[in-house]
Amino acid sequence: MGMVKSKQNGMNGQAIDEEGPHNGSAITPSIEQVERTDIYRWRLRDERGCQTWHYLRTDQETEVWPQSIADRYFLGLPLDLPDLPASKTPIDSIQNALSFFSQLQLPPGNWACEYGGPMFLLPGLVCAWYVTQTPIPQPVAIEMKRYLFARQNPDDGGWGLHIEGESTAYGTIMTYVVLRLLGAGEEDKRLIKARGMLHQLGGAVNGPHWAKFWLAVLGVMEWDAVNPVPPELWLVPDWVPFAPWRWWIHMRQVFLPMSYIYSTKFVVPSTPLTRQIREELYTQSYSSVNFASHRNSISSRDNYHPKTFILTILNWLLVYIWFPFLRTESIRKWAEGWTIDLIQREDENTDYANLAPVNSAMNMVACYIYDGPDSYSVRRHRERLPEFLWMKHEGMLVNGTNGVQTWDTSWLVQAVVEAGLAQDPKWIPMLKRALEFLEDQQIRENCKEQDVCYRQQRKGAWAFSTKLQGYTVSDTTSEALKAVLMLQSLPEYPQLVSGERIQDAIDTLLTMQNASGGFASYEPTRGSQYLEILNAAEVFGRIMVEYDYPECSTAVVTALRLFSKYNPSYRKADISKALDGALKYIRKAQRPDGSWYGSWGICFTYAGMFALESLSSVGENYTNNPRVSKACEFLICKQRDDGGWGESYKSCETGIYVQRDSQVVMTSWAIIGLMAAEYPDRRPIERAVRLIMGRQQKNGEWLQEGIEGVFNKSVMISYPNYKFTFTIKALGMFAERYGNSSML
Ligand code: LAN
Repeated sequence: MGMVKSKQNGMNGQAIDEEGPHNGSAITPSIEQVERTDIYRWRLRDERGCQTWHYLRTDQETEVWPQSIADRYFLGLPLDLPDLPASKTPIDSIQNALSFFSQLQLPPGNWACEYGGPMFLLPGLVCAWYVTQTPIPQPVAIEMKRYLFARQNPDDGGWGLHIEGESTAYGTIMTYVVLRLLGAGEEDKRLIKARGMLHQLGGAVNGPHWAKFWLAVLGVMEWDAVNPVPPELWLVPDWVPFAPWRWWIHMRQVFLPMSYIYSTKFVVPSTPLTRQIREELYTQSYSSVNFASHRNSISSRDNYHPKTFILTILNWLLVYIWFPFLRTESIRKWAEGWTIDLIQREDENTDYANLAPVNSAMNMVACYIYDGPDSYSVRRHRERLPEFLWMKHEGMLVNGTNGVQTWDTSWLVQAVVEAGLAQDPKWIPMLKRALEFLEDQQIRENCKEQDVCYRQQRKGAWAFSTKLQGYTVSDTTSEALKAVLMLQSLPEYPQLVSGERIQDAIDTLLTMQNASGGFASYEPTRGSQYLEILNAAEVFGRIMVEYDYPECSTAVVTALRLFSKYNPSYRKADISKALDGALKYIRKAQRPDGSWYGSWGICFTYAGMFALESLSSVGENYTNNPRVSKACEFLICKQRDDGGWGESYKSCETGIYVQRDSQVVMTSWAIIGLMAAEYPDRRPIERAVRLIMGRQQKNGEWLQEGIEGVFNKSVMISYPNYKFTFTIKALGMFAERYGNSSML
């Protein structure tokens, strides 16, 4: 099955790049004899936010399409930018940062970056390509292997759930298998080591549910070992408390194609390669494994959320009673039919871009099974999947979404406005382009038959990445709206987004509030948190339903307040009620020690910043409010000796603040919160500002430090642009509050 195209392009695989430090992250194990492409031939194309990486084959092509500064930066190549005048004041530092960061703005006006971290995304894509006989271009295969080897744990040979995590069965099994599919040999020393680790973890039978699912599809595990994913759940009436439409959107959109594929028990035809892999994944020969006895086996390293007793019983009933005795052929057909209908709606609503890479890869396989290998749907998925790929100095990875376009662009705009530089002629063209991008990306229509496919109202909203993906997120809509309002209120900027379109955004935001007053991510919460009982994925926490988040709630609070400033009459009573509710929730979510737990950034510094901004927006500050002073004291007591803040991802897993070395991003979050709260002693804030400024490079950039983001409590994800957006915002707020005096 000619998976990896044979060498036909004259690519020499020689190492000629000098790996720059900009994108380097905390752990970069040294690697020997790595096959690589010519890094100078890679280019990023961005068409209205649709980002794809291209490998140019000929010298002529490279001349016609030269590498941009942004390309070179993303690839970790030297930029040869001149040293800027040394900054003394916070505004000097921001000017330098903008001189640098403005050069990374892409033609449509947005910013981009690597959005990696989770290690289970890339395997999904490769499995889908393998199953659907999609040829993987050789440069992609080479660079994916390079990335995966670069991320191999040098001590034990395994891979984790995310790039900074310890090796797990999930990470190790899936990475091992895809390395083999990508052409890495069984006798490769690195794979021998990985196999050792895999066997130490008990072999593939100890993988979590999502690993077993893919292994079964690939035919290197039997379906008997996979816990049930019954599509008939989609048939239960909507009023049933556990009906899937009530689940968190990522869970139900993954469950959807998974349940279809599970029901068909599809297995890709075996090949010599898959037959060989079968013999590599287990601690005994494949034929001697009793797969049915391993449905519930799982390595302790992966068992972050152990299956509940109730779920185990339900699985037993499904396996031993429902499927063999009760499920009729007509029920199966009905369930599969409705499931495929919903899959097609998701594909159509997003033109096959899909919610995120996990469901996208699975939808492609479902289309392959249902529509056949040469169908339009499979071809369109084949065209779209590469939008998740990202190329960096370590090789090629898969991003968490099809980009960070709207999110990061909105933050940059706000940071510059807060620094008082939006009217500086130097930055007007950059911000105008950002505004044009945001205008272009606003979602203008609801989904077709949104109720049938359980979609949230979205007219007027913004999606985290692009309008094409098209899922409103409460905070992305809010941050983008704020960015638009801030710029459009200045005479230098055109009114690109009309008043009516802004009201559409407000209308949609107001549909997203929970009864608690808080805001969740994509939708209001639709089901009870008892649904966590049905969390079958083992490796993640808090995934089954939406929850209220201080981050999302704050974004909405600040957006609604800003909107009311410009338009005090529109839906005045609704807005004021929404604000009261959101603030009530934020106050209630504070922990007894004064902190807030962050769900999307690491962790207490992130949520603390948001919560304090919310409270400050209604005038609650350190001196007039004990809640705020307690929150400040919490942050202050976590400040490190060097003046910075540094929080380990362990905070997210354990719910307890865990220190690590100071990070510019977390330092910025902490002082933004303190400044919003009007913390009375400026000395700790000054020390933090010095740390941030002191770490700025001569060309204006900050170097990548530890990982910044998180989801589902256990998975970390990189937000590399935060080292620009939040530093600029923090320094800008400082200059605005305390004056732009010399700090260094
Ligand atoms: C994201 C990225 C952005 C993030 C914020 C806007 C920062 C947040 O405030 C709300 C939630 C949201 C939109 C979010 C949700 C979950 C995502 C999409 C991700 C963390 C990026 C990747 C992740 C997704 C679930 C990855 C696929 C994994 C599965 C377990 C399905």
